[in-house]
Amino acid sequence: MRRSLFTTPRIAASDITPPERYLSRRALLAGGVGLAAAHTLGAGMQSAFAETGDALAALRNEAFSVTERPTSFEDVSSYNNFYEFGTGKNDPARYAVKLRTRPWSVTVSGAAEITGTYTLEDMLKPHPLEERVYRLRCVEAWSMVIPWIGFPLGDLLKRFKPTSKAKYVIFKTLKDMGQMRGQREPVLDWPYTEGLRMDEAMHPLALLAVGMYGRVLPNQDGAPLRLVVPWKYGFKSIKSIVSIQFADRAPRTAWAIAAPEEYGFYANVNPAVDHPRWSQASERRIGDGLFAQRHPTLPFNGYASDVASLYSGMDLRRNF
Ligand SMILES: Nc1nc2c(c(=O)[nH]1)N[C@H]1C(S)=C(S)[C@@H](COP(=O)(O)O)O[C@H]1N2
Ligand SMILES: [Mo]
Repeated sequence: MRRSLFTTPRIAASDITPPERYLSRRALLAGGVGLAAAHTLGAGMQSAFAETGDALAALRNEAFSVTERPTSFEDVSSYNNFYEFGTGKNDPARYAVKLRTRPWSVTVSGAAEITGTYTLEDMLKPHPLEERVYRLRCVEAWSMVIPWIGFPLGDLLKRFKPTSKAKYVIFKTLKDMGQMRGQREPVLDWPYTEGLRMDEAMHPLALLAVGMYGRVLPNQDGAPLRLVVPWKYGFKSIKSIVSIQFADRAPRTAWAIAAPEEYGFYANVNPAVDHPRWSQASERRIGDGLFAQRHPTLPFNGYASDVASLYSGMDLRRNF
C-alpha cells in the first residue's frame, strides 16, 4: 500500500547514528563545522533541482573532501562509463541527451514500513545539499577527482523505516531502450543492478548525488539521481536510479552476472587484489596527460580509516 512520505515525522537529529561510530578522528575534528554550514543552506535550495546543466549551489563539506585538484568538468562529463548509452567512453556524452530526467520517479519496495512510488521532488525535498570532493576509482585502473553535490544515502533510507529483515539495499537503473540505445544490445543484464550491505549504505560517506561542479548532474553522469560510494570501484556507483529495494539477501549485480570471477559484490578498492586481467596496484589519473606518472592505488581508495572496520574479520581476497 502506498503511504505518503510526508505523513511520517522527519528524522530527529537524535535518531541519526552518532558520527563517532563511523568517522576517522581527522574527519570528526573538522566535521561539525562543514555539516552545520551545509544545513543552514539547505532550505533555500529546494527549488534548485531544476534541469540538467542548471546552477546548483552547495557549501563544501571539507571534512568529507579530499584536497587533490579536481579533474576538469570537461573530462568528467565526456569520459564516461554508462553502458546504457554504449560501451565507448564518449558514447554517454553523445547519446544520453535522449534521457528524459523530468518528470522522474523512484519506486521504494521490500523490507520497510514505508514503500511506494515517489516523485523525484518527494525524494529530494527534505535533504540539505552539500558538496563533497571524492576520488572515483574505476575498476579499469583510471581515476578522477570529482566535486559532487548531494546528501547522505542513509538519510534518505531512514525515512522509509527499513525493518530488521533489511540486510541489503538493491538499486536499479531505468530500463527503456527507446531512451537508452545501448540497451538494444545484451551487453549487461538490463536493468543495471547494484547493491550494498545495509551498514555500507548507512555509512555517512555513501552519497546520493544530484549535481557536480556547481551544476545539476549531466545525463551522462547519472542524472537525476546517482549513487557515489567512494571506497568502492566505480561500477558500484549506479546512475539514474529508479528503484530502491530493501532485501534480506544480496542481489546478483549486473557486473557479477556478466563476469562473476572478475566483479564481486563488495568491489572495495584494493591494490593488493588484482583483477584477473590486469593489476590494480596503480591508476592513471584522467587529465594528467599521456606521459604522467601513475598514482599508487590506496586501500579502500584512501578511505580506509573511515570504512575498513566495516569489513573486520572478512577475507577481502575471497570477498572481492
Ligand atoms: N547505470 C549505470 N551506472 C553506472 C555505470 C553503467 O554502465 N550504468 N558504469 C559505472 C562505472 S564502471 C563507473 S567507473 C562510474 C562512472 O561514473 P562517471 O561516468 O560519472 O565518472 O559509473 C558507474 N555507474
Ligand atoms: Mo568503472
